[in-house]
Amino acid sequence: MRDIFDAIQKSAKRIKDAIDVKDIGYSQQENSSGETQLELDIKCDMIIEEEFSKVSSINTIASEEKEHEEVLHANGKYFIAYDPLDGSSLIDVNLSVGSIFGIYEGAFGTEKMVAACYVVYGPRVEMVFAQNKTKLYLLQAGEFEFVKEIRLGEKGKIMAPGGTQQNWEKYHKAMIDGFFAEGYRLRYSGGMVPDLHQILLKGGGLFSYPATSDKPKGKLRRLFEVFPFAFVYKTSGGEAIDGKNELMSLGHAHIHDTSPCFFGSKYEVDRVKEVYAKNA
Ligand code: P6P
Repeated sequence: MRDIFDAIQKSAKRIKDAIDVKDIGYSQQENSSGETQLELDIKCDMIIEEEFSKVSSINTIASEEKEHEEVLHANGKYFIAYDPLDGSSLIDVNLSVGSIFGIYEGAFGTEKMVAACYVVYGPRVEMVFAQNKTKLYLLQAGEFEFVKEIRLGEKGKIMAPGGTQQNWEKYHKAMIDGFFAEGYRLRYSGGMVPDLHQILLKGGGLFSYPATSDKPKGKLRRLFEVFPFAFVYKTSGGEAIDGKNELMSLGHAHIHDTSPCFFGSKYEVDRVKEVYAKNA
């Protein structure tokens, strides 16, 4: 696992430099989720593939920017699914973005998740690596330095409600309104990585991207976004569900499958379970 940890660090340093380019143009290609790819998305995907191709323990990779999974080393023991630059369109307005990695043991399709990692490219570059514990690292003078372990509290004060309100189910809107009536603060940038990072570092709350009328299966991708963050939140003492089921218990039929998702502290996620058990 150390070799993967090191390859992610090398990728993150190269991606940070790549983000600092002036003209970030849109390529004419679309990814498998039908999103127009930034040239930067493709460049960051190439950076990660280059670094991972040097790691013999990595058997197969799957990227949000690629249609299919790719075998790197037939004798490798790990499968890694990643989103190379999540929320990349936010760079145009100088908001934070991130890279997300889900690390699995076993052949693709029968894999068991054993670690997860994300990198936040913001005013500072930070990395969170979850295996048995959740650890925070800060990029300083070219190296990622360990900062602290992260634990979520039982209850928080931040609400990050994803999706478009008019497409929410009425019971979902009433639930979110109820949290605001209890004094929760709205913190939503439209970048999954910084939005979930903030809740983790500020002690808790709820990030939600529910099933909506325009996206009945949710928007966020299971392999590349949902499962890695579910692993991080559970390892940090939090909860991660699709409204009823543990996200970590869901499989995936296609590598680009999505899922409704709720990540947060126990108090908030228990409320989601109550509301969804009654209505959904
Ligand atoms: P919406 C970014 O495009 C992304 O995939 C996630 O990073 C983010 O949480 C979500 O979409 C935002 O979606 O519909 O709220 O703009």
